[in-house]
Amino acid sequence: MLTLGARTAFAADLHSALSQRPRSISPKYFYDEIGSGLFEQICELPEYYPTRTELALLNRHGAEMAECMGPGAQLIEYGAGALRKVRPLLDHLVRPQAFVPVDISGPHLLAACAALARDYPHLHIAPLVADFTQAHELPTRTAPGRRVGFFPGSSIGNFAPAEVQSFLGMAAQELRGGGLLIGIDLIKDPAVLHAAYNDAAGVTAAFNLNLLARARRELGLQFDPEGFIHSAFYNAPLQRIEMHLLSRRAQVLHLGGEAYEFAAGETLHTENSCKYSVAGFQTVAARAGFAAGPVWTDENGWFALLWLQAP
Ligand code: AVI
Repeated sequence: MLTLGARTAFAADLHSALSQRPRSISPKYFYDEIGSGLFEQICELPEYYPTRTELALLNRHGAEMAECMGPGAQLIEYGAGALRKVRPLLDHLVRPQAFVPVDISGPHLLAACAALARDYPHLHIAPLVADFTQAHELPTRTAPGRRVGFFPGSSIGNFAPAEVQSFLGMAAQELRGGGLLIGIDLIKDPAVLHAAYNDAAGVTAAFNLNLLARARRELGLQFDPEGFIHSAFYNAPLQRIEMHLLSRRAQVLHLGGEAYEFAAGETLHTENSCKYSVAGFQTVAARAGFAAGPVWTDENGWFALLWLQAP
């Protein structure tokens, strides 16, 4: 259930998305209860390789990653979710001072922390319910150089270039003297990418289309659900998958007394999922002061976890 402020922000963002050309909206609006459930299903799809590839890397190399983090570290996970991926690190971390998962969804974060606490009874877990991309105060103090960050899932790929720099700048400050372990999805055969974002079962399509369905449920958006289809393709020059909602015909959407015309073939751009090379991402991170450290990739070279030493 959205608070009044969150609903007002969603309405304002959707009005502005529908008024501009080309039309685009933040992918953060995918993640209501239904959208989050669909994303969990995506992570299990045979075509969607990132989740299982990253998990396999964590399971295989967790000890080396924990060694980079060092003993007595305070571990901060950005956008923590279900807390599945941190476990292989916790299994190897030496005397972690605390684990601070940061996530915007309070109920989910607290439930995930309760489950983690059952399996790691000696770990000090200090959750922070916050949008980690905005200014936030960590609930724990620590000596300089003892904070390390973990940002898995290649969620950085959904950030615009300015958001990437702002996140890395914030992390460089917060983790000063420590480091950041980050998951990135690598540039690869476009056919593999196409399949991952156009799965045969249609779950990604449902995830994308849920954005309009959510706007209907929460904001009273009037539109014909049959009037839009899922469109996802690799934009090679920009090295990103783009997801759009494509209007099948000329139609008019109504939102809060405003009418918005769509021509046939016109789209609402809903997500970019940027793919990086290891060197390309290390260059971006260097602008925020991070020095390149060890890199772990799978045998296909599809996904990478990078250790970045904070300034
Ligand atoms: C959350 N994020 C890393 C996913 C991605 O692959 O960009 C979101 C997603 N969109 C479609 N499928 C998965």
